[in-house]
Amino acid sequence: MPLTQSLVDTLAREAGFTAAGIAAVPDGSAPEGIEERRRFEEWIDSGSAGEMEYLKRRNESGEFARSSVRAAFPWAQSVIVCVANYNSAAPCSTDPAGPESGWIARYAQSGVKADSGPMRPSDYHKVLLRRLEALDARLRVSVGAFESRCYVDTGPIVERVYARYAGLGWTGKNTCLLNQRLGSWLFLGVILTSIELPAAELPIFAADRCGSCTRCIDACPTDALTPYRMDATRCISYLTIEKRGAIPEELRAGIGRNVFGCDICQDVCPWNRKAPLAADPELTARPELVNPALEWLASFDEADFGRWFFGSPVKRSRFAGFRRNLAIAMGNSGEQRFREVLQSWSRSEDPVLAESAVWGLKKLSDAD
Ligand code: B12
Ligand code: SF4
Ligand code: SF4
Repeated sequence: MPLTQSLVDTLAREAGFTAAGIAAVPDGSAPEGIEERRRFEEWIDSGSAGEMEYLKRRNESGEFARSSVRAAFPWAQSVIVCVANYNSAAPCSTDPAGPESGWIARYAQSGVKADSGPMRPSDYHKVLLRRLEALDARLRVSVGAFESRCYVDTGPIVERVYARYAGLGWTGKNTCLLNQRLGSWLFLGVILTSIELPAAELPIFAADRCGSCTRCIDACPTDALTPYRMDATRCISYLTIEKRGAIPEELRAGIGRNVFGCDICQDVCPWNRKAPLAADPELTARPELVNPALEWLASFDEADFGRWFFGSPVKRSRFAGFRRNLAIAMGNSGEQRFREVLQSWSRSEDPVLAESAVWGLKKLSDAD
């Protein structure tokens, strides 16, 4: 049976995805298309990737590994892109919330639904990878043997470019993949394959429907966005998850109450207003992680942190980074009762935590 868009979409839904499409890997010297390749290289060269060294890796020919799929996998002919909806009915980060609460990005709130007892954390990387492997195996039954690699985040590929090539949506001004029906609360996973996509199956590109809207750009508290481009070194998601050491002082106030990741530029997007809710038992928001009390999170020792976030993306910030983020959020809260915790952290042996706590105390004094 030939590889078709409808076959992949049907089998991907059976494997637990919300939708899927196939993109052809273009021929020639610019595998990802000249425009995207130029954008990626300009982005890295301008320093916008900050300390995310894995994005800057080059292959033996000196090309960026992430913008040259064919160089890494000469057999690659097509990329199957699968999306999983993680939109939840829980409040958004931009909804009113008390000053005592922090924010953990939706993508890291996920857990596995349980019949009784607390939910177990889940990590979309693992959930999607398992589903991709099931889809990969199922496809072999239908189309025969082929070469393939499954990736969620970690492959040498800019997933959003291929999602757009697969007709699954457009690149929003906030740089997220936006689907007209599903919005942008979507995880992506890809299967690189050696199967050639029949010309009749080439997808229709989704039109850019951002129009004259600039809500995401206007709402970003750290001015990380210009249309279709992000300076990651200013993005709260980068600062609270990827950045090790001290967070630049001039960006700390903008971090607000975000202690892990940031959802603002998606919360304000009009296309997310009517997006369908996910009904995914493995990607359901854990209620205790929605608007969590800063005081509760600050009471965690390293063992509690491990217990609460074992198997969750939150582990990526590490305990030290998480407490640094809490110190900044507590300073931003204006809540004088956080002084006690901040005072104790200001005497910490961890110089980054101590300095962030001193900053938080000063912020509280200024607010008093
Ligand atoms: C590094 C990374 C980050 C970095 C940098 C983000 C960034 N904008 O690049 C940081 C840590 C900041 C980050 C944050 C987030 N991330 Co992230 N991240 C990645 C990762 C690993 C690589 C992205 C990358 O290569 N960036 C490099 C830049 C240059 O690429 P880009 O912005 O996508 O732009 C390219 C194209 O979109 C295109 N392009 C851009 N604009 C335009 C305009 C036009 C007209 C055209 C033609 C093309 C075009 O050209 C660019 C160059 O190739 C991907 C997974 C993967 N392997 O792809 C996940 C990924 C992009 N992240 C994801 C998520 C969920 C998030 C967060 C929502 C998490 C959170 N809540 O905190 C935020 C969203 C912030 C945002 N507004 O993008 C999802 C995005 C899903 C979606 N619907 O888009 C991905 C795909 C992970 C996944 N497997 O699901 N992330
Ligand atoms: S995730 Fe937050 S900080 Fe990053 S670009 Fe979006 S609004 Fe700005
Ligand atoms: S907020 Fe507006 S400009 Fe930004 S991604 Fe959504 S539609 Fe596009």
